[in-house]
Amino acid sequence: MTIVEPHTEPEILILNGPNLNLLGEREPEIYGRTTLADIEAMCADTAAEAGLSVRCIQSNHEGGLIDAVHDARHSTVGAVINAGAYTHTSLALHDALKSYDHPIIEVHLSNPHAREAVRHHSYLSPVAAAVIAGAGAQGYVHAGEILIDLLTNAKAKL
Ligand code: CA2
Repeated sequence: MTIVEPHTEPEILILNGPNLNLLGEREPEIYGRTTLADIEAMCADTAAEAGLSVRCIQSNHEGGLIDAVHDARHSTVGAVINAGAYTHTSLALHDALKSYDHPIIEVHLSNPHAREAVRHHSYLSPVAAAVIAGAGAQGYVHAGEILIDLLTNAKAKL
């Protein structure tokens, strides 16, 4: 009898918010030419090097992002999140993330602090262990590396 083991690598949540499904198609001067699928593949490679897997979710809806956070509470070990414009507006997403008891890295392709004042406040930053902004698609890789480093150090302390 062959027993097929379920995949057992711990999972990282890669969560992307509204309009990020359009990456690579529009506004390349701000957001670059890399597609979301490319970014998710880059995150998967980074995670795999550390023996982790990724759960990639994109939603254009605030409730979809909140549901994804709830679903990930007990089944992932950390998260890399670009909440798009909800970064600047969503107290509800902030509240959901407060109930997510794992490290969160906030990431932005552009640097919101170098843009309009409305983008200067983040509802995610108070619940994030680190924030990466302005490094383009590569910022997701850096965010993944920081998350892995935090998880590794946390394990070392046990
Ligand atoms: O720089 C980032 O990653 C942002 O989170 C992107 C958000 C923006 O509202 C934040 O202030 C900063 C917007 C995402 C829009 O994504 C698009 C992608 C391609 C074409 C048009 C929009």
